Amino acid sequence: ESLGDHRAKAEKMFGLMDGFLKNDPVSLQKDIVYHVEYTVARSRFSFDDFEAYQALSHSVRDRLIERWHDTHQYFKKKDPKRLYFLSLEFLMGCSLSNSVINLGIRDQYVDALGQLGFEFEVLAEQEGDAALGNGGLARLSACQMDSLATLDFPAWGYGLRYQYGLFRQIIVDGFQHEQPDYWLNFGNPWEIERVQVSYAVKFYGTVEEEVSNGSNYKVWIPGETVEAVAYDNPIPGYGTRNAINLRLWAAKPSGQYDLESYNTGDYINAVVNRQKAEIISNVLYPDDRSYQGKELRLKQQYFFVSASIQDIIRRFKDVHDNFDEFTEKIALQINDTHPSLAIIEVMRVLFDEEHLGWDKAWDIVCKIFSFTTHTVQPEGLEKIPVDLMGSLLPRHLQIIYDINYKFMEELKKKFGQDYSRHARMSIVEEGAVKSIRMANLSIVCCHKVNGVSRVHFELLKTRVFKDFYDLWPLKFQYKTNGVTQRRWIVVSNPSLCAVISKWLGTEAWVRNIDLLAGLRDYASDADLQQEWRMVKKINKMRLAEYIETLSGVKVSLDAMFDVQIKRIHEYKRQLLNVLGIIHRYDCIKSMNESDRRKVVPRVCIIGGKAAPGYEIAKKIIKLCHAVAEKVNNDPGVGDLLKLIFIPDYNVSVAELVIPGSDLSQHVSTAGHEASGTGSMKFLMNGCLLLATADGSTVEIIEEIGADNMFLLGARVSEVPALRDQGASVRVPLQFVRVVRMVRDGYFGFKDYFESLCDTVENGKDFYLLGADFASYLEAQAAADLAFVNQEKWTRMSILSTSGSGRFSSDRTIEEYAEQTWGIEPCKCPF
Ligand code: T68
Repeated sequence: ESLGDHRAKAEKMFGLMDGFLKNDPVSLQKDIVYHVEYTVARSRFSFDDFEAYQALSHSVRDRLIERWHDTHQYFKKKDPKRLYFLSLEFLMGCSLSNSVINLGIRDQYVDALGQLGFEFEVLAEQEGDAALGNGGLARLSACQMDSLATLDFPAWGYGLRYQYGLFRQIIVDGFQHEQPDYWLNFGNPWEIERVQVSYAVKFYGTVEEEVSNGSNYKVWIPGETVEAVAYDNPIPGYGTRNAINLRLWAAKPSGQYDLESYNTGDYINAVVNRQKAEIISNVLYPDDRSYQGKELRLKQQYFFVSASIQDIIRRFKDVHDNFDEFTEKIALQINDTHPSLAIIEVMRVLFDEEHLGWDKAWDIVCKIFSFTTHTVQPEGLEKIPVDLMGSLLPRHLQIIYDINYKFMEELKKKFGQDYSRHARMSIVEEGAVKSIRMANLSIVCCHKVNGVSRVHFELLKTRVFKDFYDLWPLKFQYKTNGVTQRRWIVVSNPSLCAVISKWLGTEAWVRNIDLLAGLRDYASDADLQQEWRMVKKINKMRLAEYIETLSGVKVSLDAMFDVQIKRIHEYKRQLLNVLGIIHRYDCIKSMNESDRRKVVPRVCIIGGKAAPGYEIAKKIIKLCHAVAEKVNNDPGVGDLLKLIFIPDYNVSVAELVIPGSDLSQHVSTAGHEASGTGSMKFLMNGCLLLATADGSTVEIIEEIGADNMFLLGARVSEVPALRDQGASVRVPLQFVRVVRMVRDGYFGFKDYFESLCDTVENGKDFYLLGADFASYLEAQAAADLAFVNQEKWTRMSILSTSGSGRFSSDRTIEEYAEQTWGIEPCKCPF
C-alpha cells in the first residue's frame, strides 16, 4: 500500500469518525448512555452506580485514547530522543478524577452527569485503587509519569501487570491480616489490551558456541519460553494534548506448543503446564526493603525487562537500520536496581544477536543507562545468588562475569593490589552464598547514579557507595524527590485548590508550581486566613465522617488531627508516636480539672501496612489497637485524646486523610529515610510537619524555615555517636515509664508485647527512640502551643503551602531531563 493510499484511507476513516469526540454536556451524556448500553451491556433503564461508573470511565477512556494516539503519531513523526522509565512498581491509585482534571473536562462531566441525575463524586467512589506497588518508590513513579506527560516529554513507562496488587490489610482483634487484592475482578477500563504486541521471553537452558562469518558467538538455547503481552495505560498530561503510555506486561503461555507432550498423548498435562507461565505476573512482592533471593522474583524482573527491551529495540529498528544513533535516541532509566538486568539484556542483544562487538556494545550500554537508588541501608541492597542467576539466566551470568573481570582489571590499574577495596567493589560477592550485587552492577554500567535528596546523596558519597564515589565522583548526583500537585492538591483537595486560585488570580500554578510562593504575601491576611480555616474544616468533616463509619468513634472537629501514615517500619518510628500517645494519656489521667481545661484535644491517626513477614511491625499495629481500645473508651479522657488506626492505607485513603490533617509526623531516625515524599503532600495541603532532620525534610526546612514546623531529634551527624553509647545513652524517665506500662501489660497482651519492648530497651534501641523521646515531647508541646493561637497556626499553614513549590515532581523531572536523560519536550499540537 502506498503512503498516498494509506493517507486517503486514514482521512476517510477520520471523516467517518465525525471529527474528535465533543465535550459539551449532551455529547458526554450520549456517550455515557452509549457505554451503558453497549460496553457495559446493561439496559439504559436499569443500572447501578458501579455500572454508571464503568460507562463514565469508558467515555473518558475514549477521550484519552484520542490524545494518546495523536501523541504517539507525533512522537513517531518527530523521532525525538525518548526516555524509557523502567520500574517494577507503579502505585497509580484511581484514574477517573485525575483523568478528567488533566483532560480539562471535569466541569463538563459534572454538569452532564448532574443533568442525568448522577453525582460525579459518588460515581468516582466506585473505583478501586490500582496498587501495583508497595510505598514511596512506587508512588514516586506514578507522580513522575504525571509530570513527564504534563511537561510534554517523549517518555514511556514500563512495568508489570500484576494480577494481585499489594495485599489488602484487614484488622481482626487489632491484628493485621492480609487478603489478596484481585483488582482486575471487575475489569479495568483504564487499560488497553494489545494482544498483537507480545514477545517471547526465555529462561533456563544452556549456552552454546556458534561460528558465524568466521567469528565465535554465544547462543542461548532456552529451556522455557513465556509470552509477554502488552497492556497499555494512557497517562494524560495537564493542560496539554500529550498523553504518554505506561506499558505493563502480563505473562501468558507461549505460542510455541510443547509438541512432545501432545505427541505422547498427555494433552491435559500439557495444557496445565502452559498455564504455569501466568504465575510470573501473578503477584506483587509485598516486602518493601528486604531481599530473599527468590526465583520467582528474579523471573519477574527478567520477564518485564526482556519484554521491554525487545519492544524498545523493535521501535528503534522501525526507523533506523543500524545502531549508530541508538544513544542519541534512547535514554533508559532504572528505578532502583530491580530492573537492572536490563543493562545485561541490552549487552546480550547487541553483542550476541546484533554482533556489534564487545567494545561497541559496552560503549552504547554505558551511555544510555542511568539509575536512581532509593535506599540508605547497605542491607537494603539487592543481591542475587549466583546459582540462581546461573540456572535461570545462564548467558547473563557469563556477561556479568565478563564485565566484572574487566572492571577488576581497571581497579588493579588504578589502585594496585588493594584487595580489600577490590572485594568491596566487585560485582560478585564471595561468601557463604556467592551473589551478584545488583547495585554494584548498576553503578559500574550506568552513566549516572542519582540519590533522592541531598542528605541521601551525602550518605551515598560517604558511606553506602564511598568506594565508587572515590573512583567516579562525577557519576553521582541527586534529584530531590517531588510529588505532583495535580493529584495531591487539585484532585484531592478541590476546596483548597479554589482558594489558592482565587488568591493568586490564576490557575497557572497547577502547571507552574513556583507561583504558589505568591501566597506568602497574604499569609497574615485575615480574609485568606478565614477561608483557609474553612477549607480545613470541610476536609476535617469529611475525614471525621470516614473515621466514624470505620471505627464508630466520633471525633471532635476542634481537636488537632495529628497524622502518621506510611508503611510500618521500625526506622519510621511509629512506635515513638504510640509511646508519645501513651505519655499524653498518662499525663491527662493525672491532671486536675483546671489543668485538663488547658489540654489541646488531639485526634491521633495512624495508618500503614506491615510486610506480612515483619513481626515487629505487626506488633506495632497491634499496640496501636491496644492503646486505642483503652484510651478511646476511657470516660475520663473524652475528647481530649483519641487514637484511630486507619486500616488498609492506600493512595485513595491518603487523598482523603492528608487534606483533613492539621499536623503530620515524619520522625524517622536521622540517616534512615532516603527522602520521604509523604511530607511533601502534607506540606502542599498546608499541614504542619513534626519531623526529624532526615531525608528531604532538611530541604523543606530551607524552603519554609524551621520556625514554621516542629523539628526534633538527633541530626544525621549525631546518630553514630549516640549508637555507640548503647545502654549508657541518656533516656528520659518518661520513656522508661511508658515502655514499662506496655511491658507490664497495662494495655493487655503482656507476653506478646515483650519482644517489642525489647527493641527499645537495654541498650538495644537501635533506632534511638529513647534518645529522641524528650525532644519528641518538646516538639509535641510546641505544636500544642502553636495550635492554641489559630492566627499563628494558619499563618504557618499558609507558609507551608506557599513554600512547597520546590517539592513538585515537575521540578524533579525537569532536572532529570536536563542533567541525566538529555531529553527535550515534544509537544503534540492541538
Ligand atoms: C522509598 N523506598 C524510600 N522502597 O524509603 C523513601 N524497596 O525514603 C523515598 O522517598 C522513596 O523510596 C522514593 O524515593 C521504597 O519505597 C520500596 O518500596 C521497595 C520495594 C521493593 C524493594 C525495595
